[in-house]
Amino acid sequence: MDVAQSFFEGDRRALARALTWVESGLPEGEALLRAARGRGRARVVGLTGSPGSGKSTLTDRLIGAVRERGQTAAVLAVDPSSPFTGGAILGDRIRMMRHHKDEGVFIRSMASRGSLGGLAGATVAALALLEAFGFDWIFVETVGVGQSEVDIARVADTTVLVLTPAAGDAVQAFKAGVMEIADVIAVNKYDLPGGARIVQELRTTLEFAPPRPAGWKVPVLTTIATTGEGTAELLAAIEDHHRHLEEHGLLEPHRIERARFEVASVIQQLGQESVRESDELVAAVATGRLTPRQAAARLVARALELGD
Ligand SMILES: Nc1nc2c(ncn2[C@@H]2O[C@H](COP(=O)(O)OP(=O)(O)O)[C@@H](O)[C@H]2O)c(=O)[nH]1
Ligand SMILES: [Mg+2]
Repeated sequence: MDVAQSFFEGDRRALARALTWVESGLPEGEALLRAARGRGRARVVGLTGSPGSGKSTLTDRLIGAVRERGQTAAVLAVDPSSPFTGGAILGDRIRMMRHHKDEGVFIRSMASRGSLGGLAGATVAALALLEAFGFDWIFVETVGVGQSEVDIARVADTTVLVLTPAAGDAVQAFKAGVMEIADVIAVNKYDLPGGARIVQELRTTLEFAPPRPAGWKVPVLTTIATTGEGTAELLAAIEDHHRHLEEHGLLEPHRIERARFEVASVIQQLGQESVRESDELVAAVATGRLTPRQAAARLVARALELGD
């Protein structure tokens, strides 16, 4: 089949194929990606938070809510730990399985292998494809460890931080600097004890937080993803934030930032790959014949020649 043509005709198998191309860095993917750029008007929502905080269950609820209005949704579940773990991702797929047969929902898991940690450039490329395919909403779920939270904020229009009443959850988020990148905070598992206290603490802390772009006030909401309680309010808050971005001309800079992230990922990957394969030049640095900068310049130049 002509994948590109089928893709633009809305064939989901073509989308799946194209995503695989992009994920494995195949040249066919590059061409399609170029054609796909700038199409679509998806809202990109990042969900981040510790493993087990309920991101997948919450995403499932959000999908249900947008589907009720007849809007379509795609989910990218990113596992930054390893391409081989699969465990968490399998759980995610099962949790969202009730949407399995729904033509308006597309779920894809990706390992963020190859990147220096965090969200891989391939993920951002996948976003571009999903957007061009015409989904109204794209939810990106990342296991929130370290760099991935910060990365997600750079690519998502709205970043939702999912916390729980569990002791230490919010403290962890503070330490990791995640609090600063959250546009909306959901205290999930509000059926468990300690919820009201953590909400109070978060609201107090946010009062003293540095101001956000164009005066956005980060809302703290409560959800019980297992029953669906709070889903409508969470979706409303996400839409409020999107409207805020729109009104203040902040959406376009996000898209540019997304592209910047992609370019940076390519540079990183090129650098890592070529340095691994170049014993000679690296040895020249060890013996002082070349400076690291000289060796790096040669490596990158060579990699670029091969790449184009
Ligand atoms: N009690 C309770 N359990 C929840 C809630 N939301 C999710 N869970 C459970 O928490 C576990 C982890 O949820 P999951 O969505 O996989 O978390 P993720 O790792 O952040 O994606 C699952 O067993 C869910 O059923 C909630 O609001 N209350
Ligand atoms: Mg999950």
